[in-house]
Amino acid sequence: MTDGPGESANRSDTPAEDSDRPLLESAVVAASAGVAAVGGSYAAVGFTPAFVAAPVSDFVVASTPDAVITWSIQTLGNLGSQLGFLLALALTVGLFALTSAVGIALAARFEVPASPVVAVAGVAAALALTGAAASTLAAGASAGLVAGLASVGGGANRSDSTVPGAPRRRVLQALAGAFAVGGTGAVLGSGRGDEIPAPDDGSVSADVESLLGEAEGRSLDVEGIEPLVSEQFYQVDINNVDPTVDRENWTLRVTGAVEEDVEFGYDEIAGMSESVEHRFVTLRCVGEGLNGKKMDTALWTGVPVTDLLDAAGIDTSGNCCVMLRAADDYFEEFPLSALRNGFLAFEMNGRRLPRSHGYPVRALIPGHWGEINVKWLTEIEVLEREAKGYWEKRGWHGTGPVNTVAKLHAVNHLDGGEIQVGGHAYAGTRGIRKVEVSTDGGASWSEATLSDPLPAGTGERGPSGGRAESAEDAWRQWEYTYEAAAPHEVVVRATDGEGTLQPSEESESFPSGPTGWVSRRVEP
Ligand SMILES: Nc1nc2c(c(=O)[nH]1)N[C@H]1C(S)=C(S)[C@@H](COP(=O)(O)O)O[C@H]1N2
Ligand SMILES: [Mo]
Repeated sequence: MTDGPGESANRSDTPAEDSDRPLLESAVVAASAGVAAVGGSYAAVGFTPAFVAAPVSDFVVASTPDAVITWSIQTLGNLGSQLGFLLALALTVGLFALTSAVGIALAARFEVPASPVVAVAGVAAALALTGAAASTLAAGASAGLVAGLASVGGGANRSDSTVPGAPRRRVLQALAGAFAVGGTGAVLGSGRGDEIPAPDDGSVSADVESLLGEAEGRSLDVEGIEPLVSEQFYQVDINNVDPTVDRENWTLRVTGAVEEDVEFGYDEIAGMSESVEHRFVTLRCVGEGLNGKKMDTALWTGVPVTDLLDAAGIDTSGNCCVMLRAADDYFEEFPLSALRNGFLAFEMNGRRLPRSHGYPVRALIPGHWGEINVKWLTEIEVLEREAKGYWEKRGWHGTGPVNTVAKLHAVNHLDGGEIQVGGHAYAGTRGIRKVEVSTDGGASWSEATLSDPLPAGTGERGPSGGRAESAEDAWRQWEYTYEAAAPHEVVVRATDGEGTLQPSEESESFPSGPTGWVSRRVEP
């Protein structure tokens, strides 16, 4: 495969030239078996922690220096983690190619068929990576299968270079096998992992339906921006492969500075019928670019954290903070006061929480950066003294309230020749008072049209205790239409509900979130 273009003529099946090929031939067969092993595992378990590449990916992330990760988050965004995963995938294929090569060599040495030896070697390697039976067996069997395919008609386990054409046929058979198993795996595996049974799926409550309807009705008609309830909700995780949590065996523990540890099951939480509410909440990642797209809104169903703590008689008074822990070994620390306004969500837009967003239960902490909205939540540890969370150990300061932002995501040239600009504005629980647009680089400003605020959730209380007027922690859309004859600079800025204009000074996302006014050059 690495032959230069001019060398292809040498690929003729001249028997004399095959004598130095056994090594290359075995290497290709081993690599094919490696691809097949990974494909087989994927076919069996999909993109779950049982996939053989998942622990390798965790290893890659864990061994990447923090400075590189921070740089990658800021400059590469999602591409960084995608590249990291590709690297992990390549390493995993390499690992299985290596064990297959050892298997082929051993088989040749002892003159036994290669297929079972390669299969056993594959099983051993897979077992070292994941304890999952289906994944392990599929990886081993697939590697063995390809090694077997390669030996059919090709002189069994030995590299039979005396049979003209045999080595080439073996190589082709191995490659075809890798292609077939890898391809089948890709197809079979892509649907797996999200098939956790959820008996309550399918029916959306009338409350949810009406709230989603209101959100749709209040969304501005601007081409190129997300409606008030996002169609594509961003996702940010420390690991490339999300945990698969079994809801029946899942528990949420409250530990630390409490009289006694308390444990809740899923049904206990979802079954708090007096407390279950639907709330619109926006999340924004501290690591995103100023005009990035890691900011989205959903209608979440869950219970207020205080209801749960109070019902269980858990006294948290007098403590400073909490550490939330999760099934993916993520942990974040923040003030107890923030948790007291928090929400434990188990549905998103009327459907059970997707695995990617924290199934079965995640925390939503109003007004704070996304990172403390812990997914796959397993433990609330009450702390008497401050500690550092996952990202704070890496230099970030992302546990506080979000910065105010107005994004500029749409520039539309309308039929009548006018220009329409639009986007979203968000300031956490401070709310958005106004968005202003400048079409002359900041010299003069006009007020943009804002979407009506999203409605309050079913249980959201206002300052005076009665039902709130609008969602406490949700974004708004803005839109501005104007005429222009020459190229110009559009600048956008928001003022929060407390009357504070967002700072114009630009800062990058590290360590405490981006700031500044978004600007963009627009051609008429
Ligand atoms: N368990 C866990 N929770 C997590 C994370 C994580 O990696 N693991 N990432 C956090 C970050 S940095 C953000 S911005 C939000 C993103 O939530 P989303 O993926 O549902 O959009 O989840 C937070 N909660
Ligand atoms: Mo984040």
